[in-house]
Amino acid sequence: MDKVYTGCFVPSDGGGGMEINMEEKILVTRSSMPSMEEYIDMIRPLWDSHWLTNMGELHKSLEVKLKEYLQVQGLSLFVNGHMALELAIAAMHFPPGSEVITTPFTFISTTHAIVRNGLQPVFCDIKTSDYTIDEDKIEELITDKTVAIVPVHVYGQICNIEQIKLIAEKYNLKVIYDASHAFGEIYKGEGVGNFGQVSTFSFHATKVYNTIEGGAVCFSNPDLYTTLYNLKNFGIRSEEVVAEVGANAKMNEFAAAMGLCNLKHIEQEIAKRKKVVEKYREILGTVPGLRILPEQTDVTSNYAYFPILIDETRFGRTRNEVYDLLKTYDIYSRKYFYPLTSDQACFRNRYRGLPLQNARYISARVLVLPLYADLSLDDVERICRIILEGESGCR
Ligand code: T4K
Repeated sequence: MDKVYTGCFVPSDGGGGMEINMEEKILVTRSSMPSMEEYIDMIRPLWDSHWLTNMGELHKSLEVKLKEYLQVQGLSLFVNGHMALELAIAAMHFPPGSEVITTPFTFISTTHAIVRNGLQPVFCDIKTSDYTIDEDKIEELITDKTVAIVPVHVYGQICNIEQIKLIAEKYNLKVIYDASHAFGEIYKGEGVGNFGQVSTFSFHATKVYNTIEGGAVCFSNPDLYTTLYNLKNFGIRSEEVVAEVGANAKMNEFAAAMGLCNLKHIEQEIAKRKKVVEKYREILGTVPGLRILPEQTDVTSNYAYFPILIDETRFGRTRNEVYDLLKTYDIYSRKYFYPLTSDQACFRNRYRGLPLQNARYISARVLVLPLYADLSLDDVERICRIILEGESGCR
């Protein structure tokens, strides 16, 4: 049987699989967690109530608190970010076979959410300035079958919200933002979840803010609360009435408890991430052949990811060489997002011929460096030294 890569094995050891000693290795990220005592205090009441899921007290409380923190008008919790996005699209009731313009430079979830709704993804190129969908190339892809745009605030880089809104209004399209990477970001004074018909977030263990697994859909139309509730709870209206066809995509109480605990520390976590990013910027910011995304104006960043773009002709080493080099020091960067989702094997060459020039250029050269709140600045310096000095970098 083929080995299944779970993320707990080093994949580069010739297929043998070596168990990771979490204490020695530096992985691309590390889940933020509250103290065990804090979490236990939060889940203790569950042993009295025996109410573990189906919109329990902790779920209700988290929904209220997140709505406040994210500064949005409406919010619905989900079992994970993928189901939040997939069911947010389902809530729009698009005719099967309709076209949805989206980016190929994202995690596969974005594309799967479109395809699993019976819709056709139409891939638009991205900008080299911030790696988000190129708003100037959207209009030429619109046909009479186009119903929506699904842009992604990739790495927490905010898309050109104003321009996308204008295009959507002109052609009567819905906008569904995949804001999985943009938790807590503020754009021009507004919570980033306020844009488009809906914006969806991921609270996966690898994200700035986690509920172990979890996600949310944010919206301003209050009717969407009931629509989404039905979609995530089998369409059950009452004990004897199932009004719609729905899935099971509810967040459970243990996940909500983790979310309530992590929310108490989120500001400190983001502040620590900021320090890590500042150190990376200080050391790598002016190196010829390395490109670091500039901070976006008008955005309060959450410091979710630290991608560098490696131009091998000027830097002297390819992205893959830097990735492999770091690995020899037990440092695990990631090629988020390579390959493009449009090129993935599951689509059987259907979209392979698309030009997507910028997306291909970036996807072949980008490397996401380790970033988490407790990554020490000494480790950041060591990672940078290895990147800059190669084999002579310190051990
Ligand atoms: N849209 C976008 C744009 C997304 O990026 C994502 C998810 C989604 C939608 C869907 O949201 P979710 O349904 O996942 O909520 C990871 C995450 O699983 C995924 O959530 C994330 N995007 C994607 C970018 O990254 P992998 O396969 O790279 O994860 P994995 O298991 O290799 O973990 C990466 C590192 O994180 C590990 O080396 C160590 C650390 N880690 C991992 C886990 C699982 C922890 O510290 N704790 C953990 O529990 O996909």
